[in-house]
Amino acid sequence: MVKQIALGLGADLCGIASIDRFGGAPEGFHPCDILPSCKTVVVLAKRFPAGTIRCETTVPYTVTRNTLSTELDILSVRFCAKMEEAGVTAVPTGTISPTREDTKTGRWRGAVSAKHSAAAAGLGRIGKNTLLVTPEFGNMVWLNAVLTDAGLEPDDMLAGDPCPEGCSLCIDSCPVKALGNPEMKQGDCFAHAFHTEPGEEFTFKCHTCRTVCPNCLGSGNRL
Ligand code: B12
Repeated sequence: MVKQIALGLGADLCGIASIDRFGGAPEGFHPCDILPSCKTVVVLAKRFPAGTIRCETTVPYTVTRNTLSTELDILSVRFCAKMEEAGVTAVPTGTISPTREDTKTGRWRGAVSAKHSAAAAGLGRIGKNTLLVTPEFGNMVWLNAVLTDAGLEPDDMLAGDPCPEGCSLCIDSCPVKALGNPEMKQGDCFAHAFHTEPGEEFTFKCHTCRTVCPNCLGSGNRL
C-alpha cells in the first residue's frame, strides 16, 4: 500500500528500510534524531533523465536537478499527508536541503543521508564515487527519505560492490581529486562543481564522477 501511494504520486522507485539498519548513521543525523518514534524509512526516487549528460552545457542538467529537487520535496509532503490519512505519522527530511555542518566531524550533512537510506531500503549500492547505483537507472537518480512510525516489512538490501573489479575511473578523473576514500573531500568538490562564474546564474560546473562511471546508467535508461 505504501509503495502504491508513492508510485501513484509519481515516484519512479520506492524502497523500505527498517530502523535497525541505521546503526551506522552519525550522531545527530539518525532518523530518530528527527522522529523519535521512527520505525521505518521510506525512500522515494525519481529518474534523472540521462539526456542531460549528453549536452555541451550543464544548463539542462542544472534545470533538471533544481526541478527534481522541488518535485521530490512536494511529492514527499503529499506522501506524508496520505500516510497520515492512513493513520500513521510520516515526515519529510528534504531532497537537497536543509543541510548543516556536523560539528563533531566537520562534515556537511543532510538531515538524514538519502543515499545511505536508499541503500538500506534495497534500492541500490554505494560505489567508489560515493553515489548510489540502482539496477534500473544506475546513479542517475534523485533521492528523498521519509521517516514514519509505521512498522513495515523492509525490502532486502542489495549485496556486493557495484564497482567493476579494479575500476577507479571516478577517482582518476575527478578534476579536484576529491574521491578515493569513503569520505569524499566535500569542500574541494563544492568549490569546483558548485561555483558561479561572473555574469551568470548558478549552473553545475562538474558531474564527472557520475558520468564516467560504468554504472552511470541502468537497465531502464540505457539509450
Ligand atoms: C551535502 C551534499 C553534497 C556535498 C557533499 C557530498 C558528500 N558525498 O558528502 C557536495 C556539495 C560536495 C555534493 C556534491 C554532489 N552531489 Co550531493 N548531496 C549532498 C546532500 C545534501 C547531503 C549528503 C550528506 O549528508 N553527506 C554527508 C555524508 C553522507 O557523507 P560522509 O560524511 O562521507 O558520510 C560517511 C559516514 O558518516 C557514513 N554515513 C553518513 N551518513 C550515514 C547514514 C547511514 C545510514 C550509514 C550506515 C552511514 C552513514 O558513511 C559515509 C562514508 O563513510 C545529499 C542529499 C541528502 N539529503 O542526503 C546530496 C546528494 C548525495 N548529492 C547527490 C549528487 C548527485 C551530487 C553530485 C553528483 C552533484 C553534481 N555535481 O552533479 C555531486 C557528487 C559528489 C559525490 N561524488 O558525492 C545525490 C546523490 C544521488 C545518488 N545517485 O547517490 C544526493 C542524494 C541528492 C539527492 N537528493 O538525490 N553533494
